Amino acid sequence: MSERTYVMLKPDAVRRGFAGRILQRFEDAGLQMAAMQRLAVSEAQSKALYAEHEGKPFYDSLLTYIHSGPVVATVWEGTGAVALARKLIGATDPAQAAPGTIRGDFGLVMDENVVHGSDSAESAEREIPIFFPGLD
Ligand code: IDP
Ligand code: MG
Repeated sequence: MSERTYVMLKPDAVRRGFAGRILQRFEDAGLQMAAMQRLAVSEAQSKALYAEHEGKPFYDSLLTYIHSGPVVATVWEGTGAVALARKLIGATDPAQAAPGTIRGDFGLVMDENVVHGSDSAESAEREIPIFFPGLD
């Protein structure tokens, strides 16, 4: 069944000039781009996106990282989009992520892991309106 997922190119991806190559991977995999915007993430947006991590040791540095520069917020659509995007993205820690995955190829350390992808269809439905409130 066709579904949508929220993918965000984090500040390091934009800063280091990988945005185009990363977007290409989602297109190459057959996903359709449903929305895209370059933006500075607001405090309200980062707190909403990462609500489940509040109180964890890395929470404050995660928010500082996400606010360290512009991101590229995207929505991708297709059959099994959530799982496919997570597969393309790879393991959370770039040091553990397989070669060929986005984090494996472009990432170095957990603190700056290049990209976010929704972890379930339910998460995607929650995350997409945080960044694209008007999206049909
Ligand atoms: P995910 O992005 O692969 O879904 P989550 O466990 O949901 O991973 O964590 C959200 C984000 O928080 C990660 O992408 C990463 O940026 C950051 N993060 C998670 N665990 C750590 C950690 O142990 N140290 C530093 N940052 C972390
Ligand atoms: Mg997650």
